[in-house]
Amino acid sequence: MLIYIDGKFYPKEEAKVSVFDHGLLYGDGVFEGIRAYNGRVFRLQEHLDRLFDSAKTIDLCIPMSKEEMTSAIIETLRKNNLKEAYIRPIVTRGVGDLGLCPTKCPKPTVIIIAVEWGAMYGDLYEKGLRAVTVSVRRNPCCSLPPNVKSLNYLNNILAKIEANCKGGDEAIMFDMQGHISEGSGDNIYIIKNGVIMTPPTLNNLRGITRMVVLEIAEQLGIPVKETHLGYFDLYTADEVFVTGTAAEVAPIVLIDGRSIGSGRPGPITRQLMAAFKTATEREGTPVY
Ligand code: PXG
Repeated sequence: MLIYIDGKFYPKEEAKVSVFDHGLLYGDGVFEGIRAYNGRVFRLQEHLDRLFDSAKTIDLCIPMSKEEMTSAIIETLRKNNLKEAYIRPIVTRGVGDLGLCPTKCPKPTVIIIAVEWGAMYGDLYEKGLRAVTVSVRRNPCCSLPPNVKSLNYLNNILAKIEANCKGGDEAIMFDMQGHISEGSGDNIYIIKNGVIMTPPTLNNLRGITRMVVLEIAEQLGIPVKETHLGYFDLYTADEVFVTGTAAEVAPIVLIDGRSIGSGRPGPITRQLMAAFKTATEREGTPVY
């Protein structure tokens, strides 16, 4: 495995950053999670746009253009001979001193890791996931905006720990107002009476998969409503599903011990899963 760091490639064992890197010391940095399917990078431009927007929000200047980042990602996939991959570009504030002030970090660190990747949830795509609502609230947008895909994922990790303790496959987080926000690493949707409903993106990450799934729903003529939702909406939904680059489209069949709809992945969720799979097979920036 060869890993890109600041323009050079290193074997996995030698791919290291300084202990003074503020990405490590403070979680000061941003990242993306991107997939390649069958030798094509899915929605690369959208992921790079989000990476640069995340960086801009935390006032981090990525020391390369989007075109250069594209080339570096493609090169990383080629060097590792990957066709089905999960790609992790990371930009940290770089090496500084033990103070948190970012002005002491002259040069951001750019890392690209790419690994072979298949379906994240295995047989749960057929069976459905068990989710639990958690007490940890999503960061408010006036704090660290959930739109920033930052290296500080403790908010989501705390949610995941709580879900693990409660025996759930995934956590469902609320915002400070009690509106549904998202999963620990995916966006969430309910389906009621044939309408897909999902929270607006002020309190969650603007998922690229979310964008794709909403486009697909429009093409299929399934109505979509972006609206605030509460836990009543979750428990009484006909279908619930989550989406993410890693998770793809995954059905949820149990929430806090209540079965959702029939207790099996529902027909609209299945339709979206199939259409999403087709999209990943057809589109993407070619690597080779
Ligand atoms: N919300 C959050 C908080 C995420 O981290 C998504 C939604 C979905 O966004 P995309 O653009 O991927 O559709 C994410 C992204 C993991 C893991 O191990 C998941 C993400 C990031 C890092 C790790 O499950 N998901």
